[in-house]
Amino acid sequence: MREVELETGKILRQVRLPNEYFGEGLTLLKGKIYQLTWQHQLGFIYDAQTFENIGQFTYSGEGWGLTNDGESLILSDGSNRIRFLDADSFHVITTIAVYDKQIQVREINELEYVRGEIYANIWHENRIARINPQNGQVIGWIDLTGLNSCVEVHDDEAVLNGIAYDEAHDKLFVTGKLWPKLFEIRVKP
Ligand SMILES: [Ca+2]
Repeated sequence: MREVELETGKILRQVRLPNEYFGEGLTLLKGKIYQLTWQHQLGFIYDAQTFENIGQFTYSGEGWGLTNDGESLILSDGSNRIRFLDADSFHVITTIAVYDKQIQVREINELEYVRGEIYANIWHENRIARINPQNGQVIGWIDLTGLNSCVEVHDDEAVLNGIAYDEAHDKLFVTGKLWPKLFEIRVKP
């Protein structure tokens, strides 16, 4: 986990996971940062001020993406299902199944809660789904085709994977796996 200076990419602080863990989604909620691991069913908790590891939690299945709606943790696992977890007990509060009309949207990856919707990367696709958190229905798609040609990383796994929303300034950022660049985007209505 890194804190980087937005304008320059300079690393200000970082915390390494032990080598056996493959780090996945993370989210900041009420002063704590929660981080998933891919297949260990184990998450880590850090103090957002100090980056100190202050605890851990468990969940079932794989960990892919993580975000929050200000109350609950919201977790994806590579299926079309998204779970809402209580941020203290880590019990599942509710689960939604994501559909675009009648079609299941599988391999939901990195998540971001943006203005009352869940934005989600679909693994190996150049588009972001906008999902209704109440019922899992896709409201629309953000097509980012062409963005990967701006980064010139030639690797099959260098896919779109990373969405961050700065609520205070209403700014939306995207990046990809192995990408050396981060983009601020504005979504057309
Ligand atoms: Ca995110």
